[in-house]
Amino acid sequence: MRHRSFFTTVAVTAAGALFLTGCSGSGGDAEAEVEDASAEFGFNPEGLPIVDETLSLTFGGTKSPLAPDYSEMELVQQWEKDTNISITWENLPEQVYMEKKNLMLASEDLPDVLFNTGLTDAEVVQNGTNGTLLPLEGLIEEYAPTLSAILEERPDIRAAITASDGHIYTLPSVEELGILQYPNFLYINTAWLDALGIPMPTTIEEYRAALEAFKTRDPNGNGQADEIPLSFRTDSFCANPHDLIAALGGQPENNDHRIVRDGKVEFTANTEEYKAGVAALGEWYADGLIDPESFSQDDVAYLAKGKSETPVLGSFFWWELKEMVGEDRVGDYALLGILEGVDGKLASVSNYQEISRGAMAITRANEYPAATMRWADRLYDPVMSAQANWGPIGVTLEEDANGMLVQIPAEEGVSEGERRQLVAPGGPKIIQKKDFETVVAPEPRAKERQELVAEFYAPYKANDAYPPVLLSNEELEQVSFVETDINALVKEKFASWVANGTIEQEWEGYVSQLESMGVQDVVGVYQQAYDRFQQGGE
Ligand SMILES: [Ca+2]
Repeated sequence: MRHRSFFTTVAVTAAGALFLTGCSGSGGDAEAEVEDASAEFGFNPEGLPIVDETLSLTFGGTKSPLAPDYSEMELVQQWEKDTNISITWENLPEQVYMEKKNLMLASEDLPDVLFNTGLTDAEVVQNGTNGTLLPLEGLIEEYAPTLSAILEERPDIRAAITASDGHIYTLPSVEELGILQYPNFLYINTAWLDALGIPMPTTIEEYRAALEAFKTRDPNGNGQADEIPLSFRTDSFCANPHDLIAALGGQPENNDHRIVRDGKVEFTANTEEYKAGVAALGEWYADGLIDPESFSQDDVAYLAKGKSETPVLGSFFWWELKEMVGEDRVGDYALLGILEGVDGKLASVSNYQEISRGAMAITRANEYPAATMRWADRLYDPVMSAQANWGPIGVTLEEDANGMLVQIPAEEGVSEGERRQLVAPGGPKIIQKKDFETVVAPEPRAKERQELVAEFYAPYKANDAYPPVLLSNEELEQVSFVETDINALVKEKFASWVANGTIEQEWEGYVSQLESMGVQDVVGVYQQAYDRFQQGGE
């Protein structure tokens, strides 16, 4: 079997063989040989089918719990017809896959492709470095014109998928709705404000006064002091009181305690501003304004509070109003957004990312990476990306009068989320902000949320998110354990200081403890990786 040889990066065609060679900028050692035998199946470098003779490949990875075998999906069947690449799908529900993943990666029985790879950053880097995953940058340049054009236009996406050794080991998945940056929406009970004759608060002092009124003036009218003025969670996806710390102390905050301002990475939970914010929350707690279960409740217990038989919830943080209070009470609450605080209006920005790595990888078992990369590249056409993400045209999507793809409402008794799991395989896809204006309309819920972000949060953006940097193996080793310990300490002390009001006595010891744990080294590593990202990822 005669295989063609590739070196990654710049393409040079020589007689009879195709070599991809070149340098990779600062990543000096970024040169790797990739063999390819696609020609044996009548490989077409352009157009469809991708191969003249049917090429069979095995794909592994994760799938949604409700998803059927991918070979039963209409969209996947269409892909096979179009490309003449026949796939044996071994994708497993995430829980099952996670147990088998490491064994599979080390075995000789490796699938040709990982689709929805389910790999952590550490696993991507490790399996890329040890040769289990092929470097893709040369293949992308040669065989993925659609993705290449996007990466040319969007160096940030390229940087997000590029490892510190200069190689790209996994393909991206991107969905730019612009709504992940502000997950912690703050709502207030306007039915109670009206009942008590209190106007909508606009400052942190007015908000506190409203919570005090909720506590003391029986707004639900049952003669009992059963009201919960404010409830939240810590360390949850979207119920965190970060914006109150910012309003009360001036410190923007997020779940990672890591923000960026003016290109500088900052640790948030050891500053005087943070201390002031937490101390003030301790005073609120002492006055009975904060639900004591805020530090212990899970999502189930939390979400039940909005639906109690007698309304008891005054104010809370959550991503979506209806999910907390139920359909019947949606009209009794309103989004409060960002309050004027000690340092103006500060909207804390999360580090949740719209650019993900790990959507697909090609393994060392794959003898046909050129054909495989052409197969993947088709999915980066925005119309195909939309179908991979929500389901095929005619099933979940249809064109409206303007040619935009819009959602077909799900059948009675099936939620749109459930339907999506049944018909959309996910995997590699890019739906950019501009695609949501010209190709596919956001789902109604997402559109509503975009509008709320634009009105209530984005104008008060207090920090930049830490970008989706792929840390090196060495950097991951330097931060991962230390950061786990640091975050555990911050979480424990936050709860204890709000509930017990002991921040003044314990603050100095805490700051020293963070120092000795190596918080400055962690910030240094993140700064180094951030700077690399700004340079394009290598
Ligand atoms: Ca009451």
